Amino acid sequence: GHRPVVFWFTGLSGSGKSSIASGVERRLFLKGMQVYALDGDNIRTGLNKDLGFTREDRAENLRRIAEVAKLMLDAGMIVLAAFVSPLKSDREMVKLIIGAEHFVEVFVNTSLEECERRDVKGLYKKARLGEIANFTGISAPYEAPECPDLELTEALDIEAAIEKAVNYITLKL
Ligand code: GGZ
Repeated sequence: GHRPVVFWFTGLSGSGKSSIASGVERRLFLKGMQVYALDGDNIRTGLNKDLGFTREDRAENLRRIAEVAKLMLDAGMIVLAAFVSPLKSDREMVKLIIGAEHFVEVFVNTSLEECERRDVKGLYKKARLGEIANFTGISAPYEAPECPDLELTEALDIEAAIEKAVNYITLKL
């Protein structure tokens, strides 16, 4: 057995949060752990498909995700949550819902410049053209965590970031 815990990945769109979280999920699953990764792909398409990207909608998005993560903790799981979660106040709310003793903040610290250079989904280009409103980093704020429990910088490639996160998580459990 292991301690139920939520690893909360915050960072810009295209920072690598989801890729790192799913790589970590796979590695922990192969070790026999009960682990599940939540991200926009499995949350915003279903449970939260009624929500957009205004400040209010993001807060509600993150509140519901935190409640889901809390249920998963009750079920004894390790939860990897990968959401932009750009505001400190919303991350504080999430931490309160989940419980500070079960919450670990992971900052995927990839610069706006690098995220925009990658522009995997072409969203930054659209945001620059004004085709997407409230886009984090362009027309909506991102408040970087001041004291994250773990920081993954863009100096690490995806495999190195996964490795670092797995090592950290394994020590924490
Ligand atoms: C930020 C947006 C936006 C706007 C669509 N701002 O790179 P992606 O595509 O796959 O990840 C981003 C995802 C962010 O959803 P979250 O639920 O993580 O955001 S939050 O925590 O702030 O509620 C991006 C896409 O959705 N996307 N419009 N305006 N990201």
